[in-house]
Amino acid sequence: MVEAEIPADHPRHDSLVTRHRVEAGVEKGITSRQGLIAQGRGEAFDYLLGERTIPSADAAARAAAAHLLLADHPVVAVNGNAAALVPAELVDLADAVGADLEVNLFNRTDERIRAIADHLREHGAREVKGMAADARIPNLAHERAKVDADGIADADVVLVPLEDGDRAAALADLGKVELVIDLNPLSRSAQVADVPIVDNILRAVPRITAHARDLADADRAELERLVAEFDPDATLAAAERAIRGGDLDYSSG
Ligand code: PTJ
Repeated sequence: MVEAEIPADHPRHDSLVTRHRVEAGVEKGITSRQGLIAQGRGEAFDYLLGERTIPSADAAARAAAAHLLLADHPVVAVNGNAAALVPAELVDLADAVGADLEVNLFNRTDERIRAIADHLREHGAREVKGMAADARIPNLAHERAKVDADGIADADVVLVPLEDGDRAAALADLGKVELVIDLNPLSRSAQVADVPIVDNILRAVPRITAHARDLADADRAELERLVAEFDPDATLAAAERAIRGGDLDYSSG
């Protein structure tokens, strides 16, 4: 079955779309093969969450939007999974909040960086950072630490979808506000985030953009209130409760 043939009402719709896109990403040289494994882990958590955006994840998406709108220099980091899954949606989000897009890879190769930058341009991106790699995140091994001096190194707020735990921790140590999309509330990335969004990137990115558009005319005080009232620990606890709650019907397979 090709992606277009997946019925919208299929009970495992998001999971099937995600599999197709990650597979296509590997074929196109965008996604690493490890990305397939990462996807499998994410999918297991999405299954347990009922493949839906839980209310705490929606509130986190709104707080993330407020952070991005308040930022002096917001950057949206893009890895091989994110690029395969939501390229147009990432471009749209960056436009909505005035953020830079920066390709930033765990398994870094120049070839893959270029392929991802081209892929984002095919989906409407004008400028894509990540090739300069002229700065380093301290306390990380060489290749994984590379970032752009005028991109992530200079950012005050960074959105990192599906980040590896070490790098998420290293970025948090730099004092940047870190917004993380990760379906696993127990992952270190989610645990160190200022705003953990426990949701499928497929649903989370358009939702952050929708909140950003909704908040576009909000005054600074309102955005600051949203940020101040957000509680990352309560958000992670709510996601864990949803996973353990057992109020879902898993009979669809
Ligand atoms: O493209 P690269 O080289 O930068 O590599 C990207 C991956 C994702 C392979 C790399 O960062 C990695 O190995 O990540 P981890 O340590 O496997 O962590 C990925 C996290 O993302 C896990 O906690 C998964 O639960 C989560 N995840 C996977 N798919 C999704 C997801 N979260 C949200 N939406 C998804 N579709």
